[in-house]
Amino acid sequence: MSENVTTLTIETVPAYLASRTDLRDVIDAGTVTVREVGDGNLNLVFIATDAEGRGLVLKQSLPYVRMVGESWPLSQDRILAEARGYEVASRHAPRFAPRYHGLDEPNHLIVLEDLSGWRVWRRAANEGRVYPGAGRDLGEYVARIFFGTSVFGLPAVDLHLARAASANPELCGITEDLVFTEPYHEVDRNSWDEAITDTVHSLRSEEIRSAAALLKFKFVTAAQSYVHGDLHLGSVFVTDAPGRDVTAKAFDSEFGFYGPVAFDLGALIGNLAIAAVRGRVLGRGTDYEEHLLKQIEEFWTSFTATFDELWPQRVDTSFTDGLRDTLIAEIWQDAIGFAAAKAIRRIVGMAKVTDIQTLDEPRRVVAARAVLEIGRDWLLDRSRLVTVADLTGALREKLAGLAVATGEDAAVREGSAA
Ligand code: SR1
Ligand code: MG
Repeated sequence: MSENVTTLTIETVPAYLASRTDLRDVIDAGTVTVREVGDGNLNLVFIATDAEGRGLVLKQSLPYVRMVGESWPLSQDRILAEARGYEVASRHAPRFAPRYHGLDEPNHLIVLEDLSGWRVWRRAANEGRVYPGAGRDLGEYVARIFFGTSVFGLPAVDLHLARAASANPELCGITEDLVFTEPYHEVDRNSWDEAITDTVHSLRSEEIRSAAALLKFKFVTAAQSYVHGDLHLGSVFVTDAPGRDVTAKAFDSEFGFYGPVAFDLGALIGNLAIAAVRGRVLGRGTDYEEHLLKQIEEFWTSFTATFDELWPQRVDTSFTDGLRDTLIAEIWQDAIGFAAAKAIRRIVGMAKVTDIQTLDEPRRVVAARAVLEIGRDWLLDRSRLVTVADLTGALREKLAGLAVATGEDAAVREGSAA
């Protein structure tokens, strides 16, 4: 960081907050205690709590990728992309994101509502917890932002300007490499359990590389609306508190840009599929799996229902109802493809997920292979999955066919298959 930038530490956060007179009414800087909670791949994250229990989150971008270190430099301007994400959410879907307290651009820092009482969905799902309503909320979140930031909610001239102002090439480049390219090629950053090498290599066929390449083309070129860009279970807070207004809120929008809405839809679907596979190999039972499948279904149906509700307000009525139907069908097909790519990358590529990584080796092998097979099927045969029930039906069937591996059973099966 340059000399003028305050790199926050637990010790310096109170003084920083004291200097932010604009936050005087939301927190008492004189009494705060501070924790560093950043466990993501990229940034520093602090939670400051005052004597009255009022909290704020401070998130600061580092000049490199945190999970790798200084050998992978990364522009701190990514905080601008994240700030844009919260601005967009505040405008179009405020119930489904933490309250945003603004950007400190010179210090590459944003301040947000503290949702400490909430859980990161991935961590909670890893424990087998269920959050009815989470899929429904996120479907509404994606639809409202899609409509509001697309040519349906904005005059075309404003859309062109918003796109130009929201370019996020460095972070998009990470996605292009890690999601669409590297899992399908021999690359040093890839890794997997040796027992699934045959399945990993099966993803290098011309057919699959072409399917992934088409998705990459769409990701790079289809600037339809503002998209979150990294809407996996680790980017969602959930709560089951009684009397809550909503169950899920999306955060961590630094990968945000103007892209295909199906990318956000696919990200969540692919990650829910991974969570369901984890549930199966841990023997959590069909009720738990059905909960996750229901989140996929409600995510999609809430997305389309919200979009339909907003449709009469479109600013350009030359977009006909027929166009709406064609578009939704195309978005669905693309969402399945993106779901596949997002699931596969978490098994083969850099930046894996704890759903799979925290399993013991026998279960990990069974689960990782299953996720790759699900991804492969979705990539190649998605035209057969016309409705969301087709997709959850296929997933249910795949889960049912998966043995619930006990350590020893799985070891034997892997041995005999080799
Ligand atoms: C180097 S960043 C690795 C991954 O972390 C984020 O969550 C994104 O998914 C990115 O691909
Ligand atoms: Mg993140």
